[in-house]
Amino acid sequence: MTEAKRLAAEKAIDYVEDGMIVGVGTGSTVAYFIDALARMRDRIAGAVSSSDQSTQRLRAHGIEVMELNATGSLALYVDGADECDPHKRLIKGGGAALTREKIIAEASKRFVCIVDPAKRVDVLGKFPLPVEVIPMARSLVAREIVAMTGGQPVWRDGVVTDNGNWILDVHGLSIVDPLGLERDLSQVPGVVCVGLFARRPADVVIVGGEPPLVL
Ligand code: ABF
Repeated sequence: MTEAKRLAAEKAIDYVEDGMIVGVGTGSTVAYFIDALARMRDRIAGAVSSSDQSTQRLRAHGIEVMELNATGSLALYVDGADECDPHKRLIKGGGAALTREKIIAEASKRFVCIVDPAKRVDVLGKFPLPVEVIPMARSLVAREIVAMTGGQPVWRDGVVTDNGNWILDVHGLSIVDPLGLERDLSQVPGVVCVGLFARRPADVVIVGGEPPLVL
């Protein structure tokens, strides 16, 4: 699947315009995008990064990384996903960067999501749904998730997010109402971010292949 990821990432370069500050996601597909962006680094103004991991890769290529508070709204955000449904709604957070990813997606006019074919699903939920939580609320949130969804929340033990929080991965879900679940889980005290992008889905989905499929 790495070839498909690279093809999707390189197709996303078509959406980068001269002088842009580009919002950049996290993950192995985005790593290919960063490498492709580096080949045109003199034509862009810089990037806003969703993770320390992506920041390191951008800086290694000599691309200036800027703060969202300084840049304001962005024209373009490019990021991967763990699952994508036919309505361009996503599950994200396998890379533990979901909170900053969702923040930058919210600030961006156009969100281009780059995936390999294996990420396409009819119904979201086979990939365990990541939920970022305040550490002291881990058990409370887990209990409320069970009560609300019937899913099985599993602590991603050993992982601390860039924001100093923990992750619960919720197994056993078949998410027929992603917008409702995103809304309901987001209101639970202690939840920082839910890895569902339904309130703000992708605008464009590029599925890697020869040629790439643009949805
Ligand atoms: C990131 O992209 C995460 O939300 C998601 O987990 C990841 C997908 O990983 P990969 O591109 O490595 O398959 O945005």
